[in-house]
Amino acid sequence: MLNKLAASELVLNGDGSVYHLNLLPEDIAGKIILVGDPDRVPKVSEYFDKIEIKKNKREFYTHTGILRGERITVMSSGIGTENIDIVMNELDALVNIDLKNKEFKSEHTSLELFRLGTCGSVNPDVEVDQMLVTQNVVGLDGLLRFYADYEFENSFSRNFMAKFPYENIKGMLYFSDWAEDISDYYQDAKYHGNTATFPGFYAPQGRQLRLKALDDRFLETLNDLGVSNFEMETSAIYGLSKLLGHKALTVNNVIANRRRGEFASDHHASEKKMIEWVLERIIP
Ligand code: R1P
Ligand code: URA
Repeated sequence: MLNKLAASELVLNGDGSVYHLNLLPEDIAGKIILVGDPDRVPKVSEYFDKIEIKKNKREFYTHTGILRGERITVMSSGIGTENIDIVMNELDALVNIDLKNKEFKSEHTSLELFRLGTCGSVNPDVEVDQMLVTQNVVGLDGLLRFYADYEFENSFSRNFMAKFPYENIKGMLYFSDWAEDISDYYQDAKYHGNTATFPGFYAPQGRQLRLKALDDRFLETLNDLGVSNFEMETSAIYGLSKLLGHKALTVNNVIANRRRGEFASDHHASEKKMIEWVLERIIP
């Protein structure tokens, strides 16, 4: 691969910022909280002692500031792994590519990325309004299948692949796990589990409104394969972090228990608890 990137590949705005995130290298910290919902960004940054930067474009809202003497960023990704593809590549470009001469930097910078999201549990015993940390993840969204050289397997993935019964989607699957170096931050979470990430909220997660999903027993089948919860971003965050040399850790607030048919429509209190819990741990 050529070292100098064409303007069509490393896309920048007129002020030199990365195209979708609308950020310059100095706008981000080494510790970054990723949330899906843009409204969750100020709910996190209100805990900062000082907010230095507020920028946005489309669904990507970023606040960077200082907490207990350390610089920290919170950013929204919007929904889905296709947005995570943009977030991860542009964040990496901000630290590992010289945006002015469009060349790779000789020294690698590793970011610490903390997803703070929401999810639905498929283990009937995992209760709503509680936090679940993702150890292993299976991506059913296919994103990492478009990247060369991505390989990951462990005992969770081997068991999952051996028993996964839906042959038509098997080819899209990929796996990853948390960054062990930073997983200690979340040792005392109520739940640690294995997450499945999907390219949709309804039939991809087994929800049937007016349209039928693949299998009425989808939730039970995935739970039997060791999956505890469903959401829409972690596989891409964990997978691209491994490829790009960053460290990622997800905690999700469980807002639905799919097996018991429960939904926490007002989860502001548990969201607030999770934000405080995460900030206390990543910047003690
Ligand atoms: C679906 O409602 C959205 O909520 C979850 C899913 O992953 C998806 O993005 O996470 P966030 O609350 O972080 O957006
Ligand atoms: N987010 C999801 O993707 N699924 C759920 O069930 C709840 C939140």
